Amino acid sequence: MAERSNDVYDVSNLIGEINNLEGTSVAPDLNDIIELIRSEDVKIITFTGAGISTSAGIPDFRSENGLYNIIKSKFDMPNPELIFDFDYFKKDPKLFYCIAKQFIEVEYLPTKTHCFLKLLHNKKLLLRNFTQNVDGLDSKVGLSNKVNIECHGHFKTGHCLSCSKKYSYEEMKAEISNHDYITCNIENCRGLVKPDIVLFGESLPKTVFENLSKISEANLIIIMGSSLRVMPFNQFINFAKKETPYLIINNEDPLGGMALYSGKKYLLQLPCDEGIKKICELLNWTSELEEIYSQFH
Ligand code: CNA
Repeated sequence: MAERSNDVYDVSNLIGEINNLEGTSVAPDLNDIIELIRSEDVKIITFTGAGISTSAGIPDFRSENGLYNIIKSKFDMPNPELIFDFDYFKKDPKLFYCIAKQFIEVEYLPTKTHCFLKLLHNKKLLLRNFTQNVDGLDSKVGLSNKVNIECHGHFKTGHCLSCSKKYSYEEMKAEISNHDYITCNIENCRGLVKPDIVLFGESLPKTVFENLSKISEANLIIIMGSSLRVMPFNQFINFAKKETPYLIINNEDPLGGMALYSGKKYLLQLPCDEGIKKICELLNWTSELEEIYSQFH
């Protein structure tokens, strides 16, 4: 079940039995990571969040220009996360659909960071990408369903909450252009239709749990564009072996200087696309990255 965590970030949820966090260094020197990516047996797991899609024009949740602040001011709502709560959605779906409309109607394009994921995938270095994003850009860039685990679902399909009738993306797009929210078109049903994204209070898709064991096979974890505030996603990283190094690419340190576990922490505190450009330069992958990017832009 996806849960809101409190605004105060409680890192103890993530660290299990690890208690000596103070000494874990944040190393600005990326050479170790570059060497590891170059090595023959590298196996990478990525964890991604809304920050990898902001450069595509999609606001995240918690940044200054993010959805939470937009909702607070637009709808005068002190608890903007309510809009993404399943019980609230069932009572009043209009506000959710005001926000969801843009995910259904606007054709967003993959960013350099999505292209980097595709590059890792092409090179068979990516074991799995666990994403919190619902924008579908990781699959649009070409990650296979096997590799790309959409932990919070997607807008590609929807279902009626009453009779379970499935709706395609095209059907939802047509409906939402004329209505405040989508209802089932079966005469005797008229139930509420919800895109197949996971709202707060709903279970995560089965495929997430089927793939968690892969995380312990990784010898490099890369976390990009997430505040790591949403449970249980933020706890999945705990499935990594405790010696596995992890690289965080984010415009702030989501851990506030703390560590996730005893593996070495590398923080590249930059916009994701900038961090990716830097890594690709060091790996001599720039032209391959640009080639993928040019397929979309
Ligand atoms: P969040 O809590 O909003 O955190 C985003 C993080 O990324 C923050 O630490 C930001 O500082 C950082 N950030 C923002 N832009 C950039 C950038 N260009 N470069 C580097 N860092 C950046 O979002 P999370 O993903 O952590 O939270 C999970 C929620 C957000 C999930 O339930 C998602 O479904 C939900 N969400 C998804 C989308 C999407 O699909 N694109 C958009 C908005 C919200």
